[in-house]
Amino acid sequence: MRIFQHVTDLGDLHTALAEAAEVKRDRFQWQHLGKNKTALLIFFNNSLRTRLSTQKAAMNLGMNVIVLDVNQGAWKLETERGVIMDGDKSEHLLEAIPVMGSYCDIIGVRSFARFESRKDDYEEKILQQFIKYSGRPVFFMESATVHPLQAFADLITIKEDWKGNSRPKVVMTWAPHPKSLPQAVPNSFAEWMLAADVDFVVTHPEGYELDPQFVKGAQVEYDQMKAFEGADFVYAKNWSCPGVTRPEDYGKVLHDYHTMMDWCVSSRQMAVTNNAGFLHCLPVRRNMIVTDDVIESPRSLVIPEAANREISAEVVLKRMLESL
Ligand code: AN0
Ligand code: CP
Repeated sequence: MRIFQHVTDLGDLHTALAEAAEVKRDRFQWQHLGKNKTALLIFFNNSLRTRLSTQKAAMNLGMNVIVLDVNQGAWKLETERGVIMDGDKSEHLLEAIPVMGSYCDIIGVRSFARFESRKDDYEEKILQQFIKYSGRPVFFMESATVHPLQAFADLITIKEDWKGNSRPKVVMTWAPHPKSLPQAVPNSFAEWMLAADVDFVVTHPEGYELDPQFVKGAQVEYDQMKAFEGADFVYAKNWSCPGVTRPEDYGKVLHDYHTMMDWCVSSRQMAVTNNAGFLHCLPVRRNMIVTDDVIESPRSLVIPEAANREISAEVVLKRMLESL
């Protein structure tokens, strides 16, 4: 594997899930694969889980790990080609990327949506440059539009929890948040659920329609209570306006969140589900996205979900090491 961005990069999903189970059974059985190999993890944005779980996964595989927080101690990077660099940016991404590539065997990059240009974000302008100029396999640790390590961990968690014989009903719900958040997590979750053996429903207020490249084929239900009926899993997440119908609204919070608080996931909505498991990628703002009692309930899966980030990262790194 040279790139990990989309669900299709994993090939057959059943095989990938079986591999995840095998990693979980003994996560240290491939230590030889990573010997004298270096993973470089580059963060343009904050992280707790991605940073720790990916480092842990690389160490499980016997790799060396270097982590760089670009905004803490590195030179400020220019990302636009052609600008006269007379401002506060000392180095260009076009030199920085091949230099970083020269110190490692595999690169992971976190670079969130910037909300300056929908086109730049949705074309993955930053990550595409890493793919083009690093000379290394690149895995996405949440880019402008996707968070595949998260979605893979989410699917592993759902598979582990699901005890039924038929396909579970999985509902992804928008929930209120005071700030503009990217669409990477819901985009990837939708992409992965549509590829998995589940019935997938998305619910959100009008105006938050996700990009068809990720949700094409999903059932959209604007009535949240109706969407929750009989759900086996509830996946909550806020996202800002994807700008599908009104590009000028891209990245905006469309309504004062005080007026949207009935979208916060509480026992009221969970009561109409099939004792649904509750998922959120974390970090989560309690009593905005989900109430204390729901996130603390026995059906809250957020901690095992976060723990599975180590497993999804290990499968991806293992496959990249195997194809070096
Ligand atoms: C980020 C987001 O919503 O994309 C990261 C989630 C994993 N969340 C925040 O910035 C709070
Ligand atoms: N879920 C997730 O990616 O968390 P971090 O932002 O803390 O890495």
